[in-house]
Amino acid sequence: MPLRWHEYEPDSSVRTKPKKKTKKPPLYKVILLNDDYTTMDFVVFILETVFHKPHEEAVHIMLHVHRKGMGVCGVYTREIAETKVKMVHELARKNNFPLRCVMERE
Ligand code: TYC
Repeated sequence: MPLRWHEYEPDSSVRTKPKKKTKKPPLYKVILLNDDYTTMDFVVFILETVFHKPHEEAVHIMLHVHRKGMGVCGVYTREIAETKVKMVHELARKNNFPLRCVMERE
C-alpha cells in the first residue's frame, strides 16, 4: 500500500526557505558640493527639476550644502545617479555656474 502524504520522511532536497533570487542593485548617493559663485536660486531650481524635490525641501537641502559644504540630494541606482550628475553639470555649464556634484556608493 502506498504511503499517505504525512507518512513521508522530511526530504532534505526540498527547499524550505524561499530562494533569494531578487538581488537588490547597489545604490549611489548623489552629493551636491558648495561653491561661492552658483546662486542659491539656481541650486533650488536644480533640486526641484533634476531631483524632484518640493520647494521647501529644495531650500532646506540648498542651505545645508551652503553651510556644511556638501549634502545628499538623492539615492539612486548607478545609471540614474550618473544621469543626474550629468544633468546637473550640463545645466550648470549652460548657465555659467561652477556647480558640481558627485556620486558615492552607499
Ligand atoms: N554658496 C552659494 C552662495 O552663497 C550657494 C550654493 C549652495 C552654491 C549650494 C552651491 O551646491 C551649492 N551663493
